[in-house]
Amino acid sequence: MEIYKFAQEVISDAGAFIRQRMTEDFNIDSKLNPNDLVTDVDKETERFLFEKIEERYPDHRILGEEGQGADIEDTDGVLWIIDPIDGTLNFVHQLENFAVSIGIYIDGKPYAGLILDVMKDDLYHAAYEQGAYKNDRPLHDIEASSLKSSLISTNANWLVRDGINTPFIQIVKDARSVRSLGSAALEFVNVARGTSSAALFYRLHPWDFAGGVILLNEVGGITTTLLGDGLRLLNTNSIIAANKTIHAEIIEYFKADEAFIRNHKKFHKL
Ligand code: 2AM
Ligand code: CA
Ligand code: CA
Ligand code: CA
Repeated sequence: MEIYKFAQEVISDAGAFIRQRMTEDFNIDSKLNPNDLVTDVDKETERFLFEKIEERYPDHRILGEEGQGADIEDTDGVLWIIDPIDGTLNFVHQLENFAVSIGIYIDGKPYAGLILDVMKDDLYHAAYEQGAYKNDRPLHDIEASSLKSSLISTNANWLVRDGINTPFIQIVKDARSVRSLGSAALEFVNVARGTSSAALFYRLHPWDFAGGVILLNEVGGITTTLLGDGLRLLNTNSIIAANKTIHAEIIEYFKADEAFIRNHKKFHKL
């Protein structure tokens, strides 16, 4: 439990660092795609977390979006998977609705998941088989729901992408309604809080889901690929994070679509 406690402290400190740093100027660059932005604050926050963790636990390994642990190829030992800012576009455009996300795995097994809503300073955290919390308050088990009576979340980009969008379009038609927040980690939080019944993504990286999977599991939710398969922790995956009832209903839309299955396999190099 010592690592879990330390993780709660270090993620809260990272939130304070970001809130302070945002009051000063920062540079914004684009990555490969002009809409894929990264700021100085993303990089500095990853550095901040790396230095604190490394100082306390020199033998732990750290994989981060902004370059830490890019050579990591196995899940041996204690592995921290970190997204210093999840929702960088929200950070740049809204100055809210972004998170720090941390998933800790020991020999590939879930140990703890932590997601900090930075501007609200709300910390969602869970240790494996110890329950999930919003700050000091326990989160309750989520309820079963059907697609037709549920709010779900997905990103509009997948709805306009030929070759894979047919099942997404039908799901949107059959759901009560659809929301899109723009931070994968906070979309996991919404499912864990029960304010959304399912979150669907065609591609997430390990740092986008590593914390959320553990949090959601502690309130009785489930996370798999859109075809219902287990996640590969060090790879990109398609993701559905949901209550178990709607999960079973939604994956059938994807499993029934041969073009989707073919393109999904190629895209994720399965
Ligand atoms: P980021 O802000 O850490 O980059 C937005 O819909 C969500 O998708 C965010 O969690 C965002 O994480 C992530 N994201 C951003 N660019 C992406 C990309 N090119 N592929 C997959 N996910 C991406
Ligand atoms: Ca990014
Ligand atoms: Ca992310
Ligand atoms: Ca990020």
